[in-house]
Amino acid sequence: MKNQHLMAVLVAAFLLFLSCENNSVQQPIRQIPGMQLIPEQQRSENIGKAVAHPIPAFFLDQREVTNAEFKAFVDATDYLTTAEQDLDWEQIKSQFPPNTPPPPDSLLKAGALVFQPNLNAIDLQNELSWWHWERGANWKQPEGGNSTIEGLENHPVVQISHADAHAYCQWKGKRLPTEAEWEWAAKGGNPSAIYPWGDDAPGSASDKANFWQGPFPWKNQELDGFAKTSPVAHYPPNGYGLYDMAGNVWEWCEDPYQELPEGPVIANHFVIRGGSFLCAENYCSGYRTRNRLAADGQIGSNHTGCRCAMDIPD
Ligand SMILES: [Ca+2]
Ligand SMILES: [Ca+2]
Repeated sequence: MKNQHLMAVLVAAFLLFLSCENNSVQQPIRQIPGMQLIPEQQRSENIGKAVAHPIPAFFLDQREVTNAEFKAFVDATDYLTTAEQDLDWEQIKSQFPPNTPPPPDSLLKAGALVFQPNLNAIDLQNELSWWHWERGANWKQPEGGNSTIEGLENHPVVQISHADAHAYCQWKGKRLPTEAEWEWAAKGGNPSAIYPWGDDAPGSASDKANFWQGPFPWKNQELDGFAKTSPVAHYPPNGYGLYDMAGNVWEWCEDPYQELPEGPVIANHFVIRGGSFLCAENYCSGYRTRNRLAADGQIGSNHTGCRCAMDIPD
């Protein structure tokens, strides 16, 4: 009888142990303020241009990084962005054909790209007809000259290079998302979603994202209320609770840009995703969940920013 009692106690203790083990396995993942948990993507086949492998669950910022957030980073670290530094010909000459003569010093001064509407732009392949190099343009002066981010604290930071975006996310204890993670998250739980907001055509979606309505680059009808950046999270989130996955600003991804599916990697270029306030149906349509663009990692522009990702903590 004594043995039976002992056996019963041992069985009960073992079952309790198993139950505790189970509980530890099923503990919910700790939430992280300002981030959304993006569930794993189990399928291994392509569902878009970039997603080719299963993706473990991860966290992604709900919002694009704002000017106020980037200022806190700079204030804490004295970080100097790429656009605030003069170009060093010795460092960049390998990107040009051999024996290219050095440009005049005036072209190597600190600056970045700024968009200018062009009523005469005929060739939509010639981006130089609406982008120009603005000396003195940087994240604090997004359009150079006397421009400022005063009053734009809650707008996305722009004029940051890939290295700047990388440094910011690292300072936050985070990282940049991979292209595959970004695309998976943009779909918001609907693998066939054409846009982060669903399948409504852009012509009836000016209340869903900040992009360009009307013919680019001649006439911006501003039906969404903004000619340039908008405050982050101004429009409704996608199915995963993420804001501005379509439009407002392009977002740097971790990946070097490679032509897909197995094309060459373009030197010094990285993937940007989601489109910006400059994307229109007659041009890049970057707000489609599958669309991607290559951007020179060392050059800032006033329509590119970032958001950060994070692995699930152990
Ligand atoms: Ca707009
Ligand atoms: Ca965006």
